Amino acid sequence: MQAEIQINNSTTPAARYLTWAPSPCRVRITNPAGSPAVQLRVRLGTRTNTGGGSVAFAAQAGGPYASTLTVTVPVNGQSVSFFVRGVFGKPSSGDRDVIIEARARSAPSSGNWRLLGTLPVMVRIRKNANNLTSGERTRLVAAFAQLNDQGLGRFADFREMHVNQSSPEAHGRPAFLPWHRAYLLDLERELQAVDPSVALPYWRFDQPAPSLFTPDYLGVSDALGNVQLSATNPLQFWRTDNVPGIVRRPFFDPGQAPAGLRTEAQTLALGAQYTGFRTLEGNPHGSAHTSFGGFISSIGTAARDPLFFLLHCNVDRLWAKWQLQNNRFDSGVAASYDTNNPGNKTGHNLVDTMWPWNGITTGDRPPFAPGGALASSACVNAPGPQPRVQDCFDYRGSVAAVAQMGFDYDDVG
Ligand SMILES: [Cu+2]
Repeated sequence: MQAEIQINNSTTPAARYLTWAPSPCRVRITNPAGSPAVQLRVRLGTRTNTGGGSVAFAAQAGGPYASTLTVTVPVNGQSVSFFVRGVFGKPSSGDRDVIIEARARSAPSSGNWRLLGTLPVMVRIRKNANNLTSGERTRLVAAFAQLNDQGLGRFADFREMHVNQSSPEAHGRPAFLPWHRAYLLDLERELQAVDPSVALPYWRFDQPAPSLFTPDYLGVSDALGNVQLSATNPLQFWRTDNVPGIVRRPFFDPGQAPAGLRTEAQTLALGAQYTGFRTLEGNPHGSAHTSFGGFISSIGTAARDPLFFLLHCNVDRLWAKWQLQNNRFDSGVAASYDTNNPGNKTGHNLVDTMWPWNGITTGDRPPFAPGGALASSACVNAPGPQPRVQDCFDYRGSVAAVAQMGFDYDDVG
């Protein structure tokens, strides 16, 4: 007798990734041979795995969640639904480091629970870049390097999305946060196509991040700002816009946090209205950019430096924290967004599709649209190939489960 477990209602290995949000799952008996009963009591649980992530099960999306769940499954192959989510605070650090098991007994009195099937999964969560394990760092830089492929790979699209000519799509206006959320997710999904165990980490620029600026990770800047990498770091072949290497000159001691930036607490205290909160675009976001010389200090070249994506991941995380703190996941709630803005350029209203994923190159959009549609995910459907501004708010599916975007932060839950 065998059981098949499906995560995110899919049999593809690319769907076996979880966040803090509930994932819809199924279990069914594929081979009922030898079963005396027409239905079985099937117990879902996990194999103990030191250092691995942790998951919890529930019959309904809303819970209650527990470390095991027993469901009644017919032996005729019909599937029974259940939900799994990562246990907040216990993310995975490696691929498939949580093993889900299905066990059964045909009657309450029949003794041992027989193993019917297993499925390895990962609680894939965006973490503080300074705290990644060496394995996580190695996989991250390798995925970046491969995506860029010395300037010949798909990373070039992300470079070309974030240039001076496209800046009005993404900066200085309300969709600054939604646009960059979609942009990071698109990049993260491309990194995951290279290595599904990678989640984009965030650089907490209001705290020292000494392990980030090391030769095996994002590199050490010399006096001229040329980033030095170890001989085994695949980023040593980094090339963008026909320029080899990375120029990044910190105006602060890389063992400390840059000076003059709003702290996380100060940023979250910008108020419960989006109009106030979005002033984070200047400080800390802009201040974090200009705490360096080199690529990352200006819009047109910032995306040449992988650090840029970790910087923006923290900006997105601050928005996520603010959303949770103030319950601002619903774009229909006025305080969640800045809609009272008659000067809103196209692309900054809730119902507008966002460039470049919409492919529009006419009107007040840039005359080019690199990269095509936003990368899809085997785990979730949102925000869709051509997201609107309003599709980027409910990333954890708290207003509507279908809005889940398939990412989470290690300290936002
Ligand atoms: Cu930007």
